[in-house]
Amino acid sequence: MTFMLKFVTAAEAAELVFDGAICGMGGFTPAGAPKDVPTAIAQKAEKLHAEGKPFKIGMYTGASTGDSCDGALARAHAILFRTPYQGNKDLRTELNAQGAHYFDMHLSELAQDLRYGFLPKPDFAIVEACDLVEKGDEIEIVLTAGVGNVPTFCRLADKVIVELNEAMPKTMRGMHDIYEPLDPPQRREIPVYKPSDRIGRDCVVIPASKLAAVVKTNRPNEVGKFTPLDEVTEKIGENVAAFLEAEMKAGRIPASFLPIQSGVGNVANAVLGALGENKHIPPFEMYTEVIQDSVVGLMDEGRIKFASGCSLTIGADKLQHIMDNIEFFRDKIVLRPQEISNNPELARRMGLITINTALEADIFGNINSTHVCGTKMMNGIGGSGDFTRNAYISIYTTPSTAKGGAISAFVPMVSHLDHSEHSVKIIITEHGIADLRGKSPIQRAHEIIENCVDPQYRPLLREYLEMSKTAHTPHTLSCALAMHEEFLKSGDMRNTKWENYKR
Ligand code: 0RQ
Repeated sequence: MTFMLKFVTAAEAAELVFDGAICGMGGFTPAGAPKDVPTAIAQKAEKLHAEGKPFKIGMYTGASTGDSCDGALARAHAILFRTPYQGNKDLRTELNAQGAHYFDMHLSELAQDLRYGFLPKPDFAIVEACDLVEKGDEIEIVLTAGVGNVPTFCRLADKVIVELNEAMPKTMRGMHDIYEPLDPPQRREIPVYKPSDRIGRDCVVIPASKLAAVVKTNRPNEVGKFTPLDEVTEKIGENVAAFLEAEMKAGRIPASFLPIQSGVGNVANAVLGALGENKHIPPFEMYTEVIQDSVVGLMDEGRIKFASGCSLTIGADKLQHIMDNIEFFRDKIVLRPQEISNNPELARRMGLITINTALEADIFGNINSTHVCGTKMMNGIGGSGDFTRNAYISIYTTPSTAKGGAISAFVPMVSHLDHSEHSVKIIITEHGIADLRGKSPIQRAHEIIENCVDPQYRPLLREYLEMSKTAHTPHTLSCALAMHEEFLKSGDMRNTKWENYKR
């Protein structure tokens, strides 16, 4: 490198960030998210707040980040607004207390909404890199385990701050496929026809003049561990695998299979494990957003042939395993911007089998993925909407109950709507499979109650259906949210008595 990299400490980099600045944070999930600079910004905020001075930043990200970013900034009450997805306990508390404005967005849309001018452009892009290479008056930024919205953040931001993370090997170069589509009316088709197609560059390129600071770090990804499978998640996984096997045998999924998109979390982990174990399902490809731990193991076993994603959200041991065997993995993994990994055009074209998790569903097939009892934000819609609406077949999974049975995941009417009955094809719990295709609302309700609802809630929901016989979607409006009301009142939906709510 011949240019003078502006090496500074994280605190010095944070000094550049002013009150009201809008920052585009790199990465996707904790994978590739900046760590030391956001923590230093949070410390700066705390110091200024102690002096009675205001300091908050607007924050765009890829998805969730690590605790040193979202957690630290939320605890410092330093967030003005935040989008498009989060998953941090302290940030959840902050935004549910109206301490920060959060707008929950489809993950594929943020980059284009910024380019369209729907949202203010970032002042700073703060991104993690494993290498920086000078090429004339440009700098190549080689990203790490998550791409997120980095290409667009870097292009639109006035200044770029890089965390050069020495814990991330430079040999990651080659894993990324960086591509930004043109905007309408110039946009053409995105030329990805199968998960392994590459259409872009292996790095993000910025003018050298934009590079405001480089902070050396040495930090692994802040990726949490999964809780071990339990009986419920294991059974959900088996049911998904059995459903897909049956679809294949019925000729509704080609024998060569179709690419899988799978959400994140414990249920998703169990589903992938079960798909891997079911030898009637041929080795398959993934076109997904998050490549999680179980994918790496299934690649080793030859069960997953290829994975295209936006991030490698895996522990340090798994990343090391990939790096130690890079010749094996190089042609099996590609990391893309979320605008491409979650692109509706591509989901529809490639025929993705999409598997996401519901917080609650209603007996007519509507899904709430985000709001506890309709009011408290859990995480966000994430990529689930990008995929569900455009899937070859969209599947929702959920344990049939939560909180030891006090909450039924199935209610008469969802308390918040993320995915409508028009987009949801299949719902699967530990009890079974509801196939909603080609069914009217009342037929869907019977299918869901008899196959997916926990047996202790079935009589209650059958009674609900009995109360109204006169409509296409038979609701009794005064009772539609009674199970939620009952939970808020007595702490247990099982106490619901319709006569207490019916007017
Ligand atoms: O809380 O741990 O305090 O008991 O919700 O539930 O069963 O552990 O499930 O970790 O897979 O998360 C929908 C939140 C599920 C997640 C959601 C309580 C339950 C527990 C978590 P406790 P589980 P998971 C990928 C694509 C967003 C959309 C999406 C999610 C906690 O999957 O955020 O798929 N999805 N995005 O007890 C009240 C209910 C409840 C409930 C469960 N009905 N009411 N609490 N819980 N059901 C993400 C990206 O795009 C990056």
